[in-house]
Amino acid sequence: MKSMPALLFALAVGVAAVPAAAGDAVKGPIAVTGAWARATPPGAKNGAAFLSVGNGGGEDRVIGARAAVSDKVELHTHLAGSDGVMRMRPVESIPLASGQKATLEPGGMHVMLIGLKQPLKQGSHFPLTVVLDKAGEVTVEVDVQGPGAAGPMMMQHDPAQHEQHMADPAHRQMHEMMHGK
Ligand SMILES: [Cu+2]
Repeated sequence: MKSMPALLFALAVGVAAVPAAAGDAVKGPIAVTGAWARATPPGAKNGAAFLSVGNGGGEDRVIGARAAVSDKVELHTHLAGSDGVMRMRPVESIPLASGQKATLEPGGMHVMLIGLKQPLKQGSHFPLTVVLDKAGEVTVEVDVQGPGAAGPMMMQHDPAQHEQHMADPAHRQMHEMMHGK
């Protein structure tokens, strides 16, 4: 093994380990901001996390996410089916053009936490790693807000969209169908 790559690797790890404000993290051109999740009731199998990913560099894409709080973590979006009903669908990646910001929010894209090991408690936080194709991994602390929270940018949310997301039985049913849990 050559010494220089090892040194560079050590430096990179050191930079990545610098603590950031809760909910925000920056790595190179990528800024993950406003990470939050809704508290889940006892026994809930799934949860969702929301955040924004800003890209100040060249074209990239979010290719996945990881968290220790659940068995599986998937990228999801909401799409209208042929019956006009919005349903969650897994997506393989979220494209991020140069200078673009992707916003994951209730009623739209989200990080799905499938098979929660314990309820997400309001006021707690947990680490979530966002994986990018080119920029690599960015780990952010996710703030757990109240069960009816609309997120840090509440004023920008369409109340109808919020209502729809709160129709939880459908949300849950979809997952039980998709994942057999
Ligand atoms: Cu979902």
